[in-house]
Amino acid sequence: VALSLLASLFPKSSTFTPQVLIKKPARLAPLQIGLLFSGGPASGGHNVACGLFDALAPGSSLIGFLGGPQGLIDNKRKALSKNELDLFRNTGGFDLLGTGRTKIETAEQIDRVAHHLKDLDGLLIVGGDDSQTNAAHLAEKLNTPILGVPKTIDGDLRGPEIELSFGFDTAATTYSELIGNLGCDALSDKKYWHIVKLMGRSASHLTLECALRTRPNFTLIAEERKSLSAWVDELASLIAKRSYGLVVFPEGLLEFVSDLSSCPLPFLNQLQEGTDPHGNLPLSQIKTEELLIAMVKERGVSFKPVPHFYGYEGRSAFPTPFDAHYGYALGRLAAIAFRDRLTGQLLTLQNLKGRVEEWVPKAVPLYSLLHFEERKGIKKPVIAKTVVSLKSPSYRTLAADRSKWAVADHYLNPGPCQFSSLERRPFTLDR
Ligand code: FBP
Repeated sequence: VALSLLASLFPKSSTFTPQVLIKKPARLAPLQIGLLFSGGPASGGHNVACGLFDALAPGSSLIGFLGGPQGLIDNKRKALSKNELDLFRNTGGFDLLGTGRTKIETAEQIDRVAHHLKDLDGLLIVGGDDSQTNAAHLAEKLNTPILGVPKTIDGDLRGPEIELSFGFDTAATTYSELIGNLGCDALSDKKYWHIVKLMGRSASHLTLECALRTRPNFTLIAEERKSLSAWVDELASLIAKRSYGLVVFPEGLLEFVSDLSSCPLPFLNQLQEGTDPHGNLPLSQIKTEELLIAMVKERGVSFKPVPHFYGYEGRSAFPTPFDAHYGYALGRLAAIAFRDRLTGQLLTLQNLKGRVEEWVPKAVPLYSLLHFEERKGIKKPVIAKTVVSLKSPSYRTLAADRSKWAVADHYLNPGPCQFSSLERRPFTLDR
């Protein structure tokens, strides 16, 4: 029923099929292409713009919409020049154009967008699940080709044909450097417990990846779906045994606990206030690290905790070699897909574990990623967020090794981003 309802809402897009793109150079016909960044920044995004610009035929132009989807609705735009783009190559952040989280959904918004795209041959949306939901709706309703590329540090935009979004590796590398430093500090003075909350929205991909890179004493993977009191009991009994340690946990913890109502009221109120236009909870703003510390103390355990939150510092860092190449390749791919007049597709690269030359370019219909989900109390067709699978090899590695890491010190200190080679890949690429 859901599938036929979806097909009736997307009659055009439901006929699209996945395609392997041929990496031959773009045809010499000049194209006028629009570009926008959407959602949180992710390193590699500026290289998407550079790759697209470089691969367009001479005489083409690349028009950037400012401030994300709202810039498209308001037609706030600027033509990007080679000189300007050269200043942004291999840099993090989305400050070339700015970004935003506006949801494009009303008929009036869509009409305005259609009008503003009339002089363009296509629009590339650089975004995560919510932004690509926007792209799917626009591709269905508009004649201008609309394409997307998978961006998000959260690593939750995945599917059988989407191995990973760009930005994840840089965020994991930045956080792991900082966690590694904390491990080294804890080992040096042996007096503090560092309690580290990590970004990632509902999914624990970043936490899992960072844990495998740094081996903390306690890693909490929210998808294990324990109750909050069970997590705190476990943590308290470990803390009681050691004078120092390292804990990592995801900002999405509270979304998975079965006893949410046992949380103190101020946390529950914070959770309910301030959802974004897509209905996402303001998880980064909730001080869960302080909640965990307070709950451990309530159990009579005395310790010296130091709370940390690593989030925004990982979204706009200089990209790792992997993300720099990945973003650039996606941009070039977009030029080929616009040349071929594709629309309603998310452009991806497969075989990311292989060398850059072995990556396989593919276009995956956005429609095939949609499902119905309740957002702000209403069932809507959206792209699902993929959370950590407890069957994945990387999760199983953590599950097998973490009791060892709990009692003895096995900290790894991976060092800064500059230490990462182009050959290194995230552990959690295996899902
Ligand atoms: P995207 O889903 O847009 O990629 O955002 C990633 C993210 O950094 C999440 O990890 C975090 O929960 C959220 O953005 C924070 O949102 P905001 O930028 O509105 O504070």
